[in-house]
Amino acid sequence: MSDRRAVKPTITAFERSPDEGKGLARDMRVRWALEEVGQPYDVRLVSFAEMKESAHRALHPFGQIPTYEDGDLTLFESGAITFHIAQRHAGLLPTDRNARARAITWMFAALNTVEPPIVAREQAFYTERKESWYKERLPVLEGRIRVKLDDLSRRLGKADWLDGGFSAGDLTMVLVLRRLDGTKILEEYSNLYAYVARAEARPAYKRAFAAQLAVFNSASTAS
Ligand SMILES: N[C@@H](CCC(=O)N[C@@H](CS)C(=O)NCC(=O)O)C(=O)O
Repeated sequence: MSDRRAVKPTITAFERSPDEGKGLARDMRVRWALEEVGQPYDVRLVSFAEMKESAHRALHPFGQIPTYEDGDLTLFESGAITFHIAQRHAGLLPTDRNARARAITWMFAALNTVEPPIVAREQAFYTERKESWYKERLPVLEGRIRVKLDDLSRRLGKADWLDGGFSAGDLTMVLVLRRLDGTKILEEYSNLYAYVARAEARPAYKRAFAAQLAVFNSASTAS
């Protein structure tokens, strides 16, 4: 089913990522998926201003990264792009139909159930942390994250991956959990912490991480 193209797909990523090369920007999901399936790709770097211009909005209606262009196909949304890559190439979704459906379910669970409370906390940190009530709001937001992590941790148990072998569901979930970097919340769940570390040890993850870090490092050297 692998469909490696002579013409490489092109993705977009931040010219200068606000996470300073920590691999938290969502192009990391696409980079990692492409690395897992062995599909080379090109990257077009965009500034915050360029993302909001009409040329980029033609690719991404919300003026964000990442986007994905492959021939006459243009996609946005990291989850949809990961899913597309996983469908086009072997390696990220099981061939058994039911196992495949479950792996896809984990992608949705990562994006629709686990990511929202994590992003709510992030957004509050960036936009509300100077407010007088932020100190009281933070435990509420973190409590909502723990509700999801309690359940996820229970379900993962002692398994290496969420449902059998590593899949696009794990890839998506791991990068959602990585957004907790710097909060110490993930450290409360030893199996989830080990799950993320296990994924980070994958050669494809390391290549994707190194590629996005190289962008940040070269932007820092240039300025
Ligand atoms: N749901 C989208 C979120 C995309 C998103 O939030 N991208 C961020 C980078 S990780 C971005 O472009 N931020 C700049 C902005 O929104 O202006 C996805 O998963 O692709």
